[in-house]
Amino acid sequence: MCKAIRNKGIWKAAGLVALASLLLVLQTSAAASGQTASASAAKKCKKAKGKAVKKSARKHRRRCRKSGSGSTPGSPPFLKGLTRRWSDDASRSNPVESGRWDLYSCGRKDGQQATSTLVSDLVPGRFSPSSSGGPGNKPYYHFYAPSGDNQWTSGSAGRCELSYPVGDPGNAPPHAGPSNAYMFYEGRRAVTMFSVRLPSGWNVNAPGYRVIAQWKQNEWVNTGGISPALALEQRSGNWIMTSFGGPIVWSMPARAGSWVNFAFDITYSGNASNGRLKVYADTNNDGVYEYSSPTWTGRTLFQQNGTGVESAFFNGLYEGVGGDTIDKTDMSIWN
Ligand SMILES: [Ca+2]
Repeated sequence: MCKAIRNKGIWKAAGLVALASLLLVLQTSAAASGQTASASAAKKCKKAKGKAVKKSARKHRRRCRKSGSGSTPGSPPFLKGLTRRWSDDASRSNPVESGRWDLYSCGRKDGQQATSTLVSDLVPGRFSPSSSGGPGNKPYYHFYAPSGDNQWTSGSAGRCELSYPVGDPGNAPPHAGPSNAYMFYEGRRAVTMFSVRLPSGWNVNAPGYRVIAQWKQNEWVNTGGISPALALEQRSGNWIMTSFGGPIVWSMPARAGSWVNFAFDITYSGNASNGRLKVYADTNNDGVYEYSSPTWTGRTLFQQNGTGVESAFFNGLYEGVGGDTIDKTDMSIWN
């Protein structure tokens, strides 16, 4: 069964190459026009600052800061010198088919506990893109992970995630992940950003594990199925970052019902002396990241044969006791 699905994936991949080329052209021109807009916004900022009228300058400054999701002035300081390498602004109703991700890991209509490459395979309501209602009324994705939609974890677990194929253990070509993946490998530094909203009915104090995002080792390498090198979780009142499913290496209080923008500045290494994690948060969704954590030093990749096994970014919801929904948007990776 797995083999059949994988072969099907190869044919699909051929079609995706053509689609990806088209998307690349579109993205490049979109990026170019974005840069032009940012450049002109930057000019306006400069002008505003030069003016003697303080009130006006303040107004302009706020506007500039808010527009800052690019690498031009107005960006959060932690993006200085970095370029956006991958992004998904939740504007597509089929992010896998349109080449932003490789797999849906959500409940399937046919009841199989398997991943999908077509949104039409999924039970309606498991993965629901919304064209408005996100931060600034922009699009967002709604994930629903009821108990029993567990894919790989038996029992009461629930899962609905966007992810990448993890391949055949033992056959990992270096830095050559699936076509749409951005791989985190030994020595690489990258900032992963996304916006998340816990719905108002979400119990932030529940003690069980609820994984919000994963920086998960590529299982082309046989890791023995261990927990992700890094995972953002929510439990017992806090947002937490766990290391290989175990020690909590970072935490801050969590609140349900409103959008939070996160940025995770991570240096990837299987060597505990070289891995780094620093978390930034804009908890009131005003575009200003008012929170920054201390830098944690430790292992940020699974280590094997003296080096770090590459990781990829998984985003959605995976929890021990299923039944929750979650909203996500504005996912991006910079380096
Ligand atoms: Ca803020």
